[in-house]
Amino acid sequence: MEHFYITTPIYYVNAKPHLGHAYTTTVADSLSRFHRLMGAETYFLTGTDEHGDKIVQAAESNGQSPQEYVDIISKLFEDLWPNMNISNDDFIRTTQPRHIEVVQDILQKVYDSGDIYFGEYGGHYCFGCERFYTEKELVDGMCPDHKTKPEYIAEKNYFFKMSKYKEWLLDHIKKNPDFIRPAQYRNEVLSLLESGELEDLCISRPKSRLTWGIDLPFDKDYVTYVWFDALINYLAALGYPEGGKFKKFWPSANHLIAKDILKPHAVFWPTMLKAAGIEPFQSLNVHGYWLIKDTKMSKSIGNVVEPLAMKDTYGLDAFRYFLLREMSFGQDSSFSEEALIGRLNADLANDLGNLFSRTLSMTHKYFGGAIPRPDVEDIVDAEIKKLGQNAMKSFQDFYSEMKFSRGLEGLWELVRGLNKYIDATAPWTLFKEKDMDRLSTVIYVLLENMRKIAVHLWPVMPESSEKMLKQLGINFDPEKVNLPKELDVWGLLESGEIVAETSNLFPRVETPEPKPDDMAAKVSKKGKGKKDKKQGEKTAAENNGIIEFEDFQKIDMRVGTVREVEKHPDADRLLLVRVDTGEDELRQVVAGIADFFTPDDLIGKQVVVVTNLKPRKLRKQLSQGMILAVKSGDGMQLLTPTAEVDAGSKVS
Ligand code: ME8
Repeated sequence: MEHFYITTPIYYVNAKPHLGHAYTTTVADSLSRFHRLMGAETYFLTGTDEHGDKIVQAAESNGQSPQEYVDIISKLFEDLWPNMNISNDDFIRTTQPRHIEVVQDILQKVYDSGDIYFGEYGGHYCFGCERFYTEKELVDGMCPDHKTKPEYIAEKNYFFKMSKYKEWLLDHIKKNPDFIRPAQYRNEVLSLLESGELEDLCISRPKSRLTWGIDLPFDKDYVTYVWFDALINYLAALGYPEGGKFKKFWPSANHLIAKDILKPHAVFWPTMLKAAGIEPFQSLNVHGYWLIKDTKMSKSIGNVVEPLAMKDTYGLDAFRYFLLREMSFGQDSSFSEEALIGRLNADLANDLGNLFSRTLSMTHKYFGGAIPRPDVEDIVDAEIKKLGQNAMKSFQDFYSEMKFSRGLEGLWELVRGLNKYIDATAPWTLFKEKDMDRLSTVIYVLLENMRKIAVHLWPVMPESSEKMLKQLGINFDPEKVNLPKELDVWGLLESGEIVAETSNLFPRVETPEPKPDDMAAKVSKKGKGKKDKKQGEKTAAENNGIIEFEDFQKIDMRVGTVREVEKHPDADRLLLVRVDTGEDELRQVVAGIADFFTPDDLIGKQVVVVTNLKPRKLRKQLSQGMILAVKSGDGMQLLTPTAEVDAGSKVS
C-alpha cells in the first residue's frame, strides 16, 4: 500500500491563527483526504512552534509566563482545526517531552559525528525571523521579510557544519525534480546555493540571553536555536528513531509551507537530516502569500482575515473551495470577500447547486424520486461520459501535482457540461412526449455523474460532498472509495433508491456595491458587481455564465490613446485618465490603477475603453467609461492592441 505523510509548518504561538495558517492547513487537509481516496494510507501532522525570543516577547507583553502563554495560544490553534473540518492525525507542540527528547537525540548524534563545533560569530539578527542574516541577504540593510533593521549580535555559540553538505544538497535537488516544487522555488534554492558559499548554521543561544528553549544535551549553558528545534517536529511526531510510524511514513514525507520559510526547509532541514544519517524528505511544496490589497497579510502588519469569521458569513465549504480554487499554488493571490462571493455565486450556487437542485427535482417530478433504470443510450450520453472521464482524470492528475485550482477547473468542465446536457436533452420535452425510456437514461446519466462529482469533492468540501451523496441516497464511507477506479466504473447508483427532493447546498449571497478602486475592470475576476437586471430576466451567472450575442453587442469597446493623466485630488489609488477615443473631446475615465502606473507610464499608450458605460462620479470626478486591465501576480497589465490603430477603432 502507498503511504502519504503530509505536514504543515508548526505555527508560532505569538498571535492568533489567521487566513494564512488556515490556507496551508486546509491544503494539507485536502491533500490528506485526496490521497486517502486515491488508495494511500495517510498521516497528517500540524502543530505549534513554542520556543524562542518571539514567544518570550509576546508572553511578556501579555504579562504571562512563557508556559502560560503558549498553553493558551496553542489551544487556539488546536481548537480551530476541528471547526474547519481539518482531519489532522496528530498535533505536536515543541514543548512536549516527546519532541524535546528527539531534538536532544539528534543534536547529540550530530555532535558526536563531529558536525557541531563551538565558535564565535557576529551577524545581523532579525528577531522577527529568529535568524541571522548575511550582509548579502539584507535589502538596503533591512530584513527582506520584516523590513526592519536587524540587530548586530556577536557571541560564542555552537555551529552546525552546514557548508559541508552544500555539494550533496545541490546534487540531490538536481537529481530529484520534485524535491522542491513548484519549479520557481527549486530554481531559487539552486541559485542561492550556486551563487556563493553556504555558511555554517548557528544552532545555539546562550542562556544569558534566552532560557526559553531546549537545553543542548552537551552544554547546559545553551539552549537550541528555535529553527533547529522546530524542524525536528516532523520526525518527533512519527516516533523517530524506533517508532513504527517513522518507518512507515517518513519515506513519503511531503512538507507544505509558504515561501517565507523556504530557506530553513530547503537548506537547513535536508542538511540536518543528512548529518543525522536520515533519508531526506520526499518533497517540499511551497505556496505564495495571500495578499490583502497587494500587501502580504500578516499578524505584524495587522491586516489579517479571521477564518472563523469567513466560515460564519459564507459557510465553511464555500470558504475552503475559494481558497483552493482561487490561489494558483506557488503564486501570490489577493483575498477579497467580493472575489469569494463571486466564486460562491458562480461556481457553487449557480453551476453546482443548480445542477443538483434541477436534477433532483426532475427525478421527483418524473419518477417520484426513485432513481430510474437507464434504457435507451444516445450519442450525447457517450459524449458526456467521455467528458466526465477527462474531467475526473484532469482533477486527479492536477491534484497529485499540487495544482488544486486547475484540478477544480477541470472538474467544473463536467459540472458545466452536465448543465448543458440538461439543456440539450430537454427532459421536460421527453416527459411531455412520454418518451420515458430515453428520459430514464438522461436522468440516470445526470445522477451517476453527480455521484462522481460529489465523491471527487470530498477533499475540497467534505461536508457538502457528504450532503450531496446523502441526497443521492448514499452514506459516504471513504474506505469504500477509490478515485482512480471512478474513471472507468459506471452504474454504481442503484435504480429504485430514493433521492432527496430538494438540494439547497449553496445559497446565493448578495454582492456588495463595487468600490471606486474597482473602476479599472479586473477582467480576470468573475461575478463581481451587482447585476443590473429586470425582474424575471436571468443574469449571466444564472445562465451558466453564458450571455447572448445580443448582450455582448451592447458593449461598445474602443481603442483609445491616452493623452493626459493626473492623480485624483482626493484618492491615492485613482488616476484621471483622459483618452482620445476618436470623439470631439477627450474622454475622462477614473481608473483604480494608481498603485501600478504613474501618469508618465500611460501617456501615449493605447488602451481598450468601454465607452457606453453609464457615466458616474467617483469622488466628485466624472468617469465616462472603463479601461480594461488584468491583474497578474503583484502587478497589473493594460489590454492594448498588438500594433497601433486609429484612436476610436471599435473592438469586436
Ligand atoms: O514560520 N499567506 O510560523 P508562522 C499564506 N514557526 N500563508 C501564510 C501567510 C500568508 N499571508 N501568513 C502565514 C513559522 N502563512 C515557523 C514555522 S516549521 C518547522 C516552523 C502560513 O506562524 C504559511 O504556511 O510564522 C507560512 O509558511 C506559515 O503560515 C508561517 O507560520
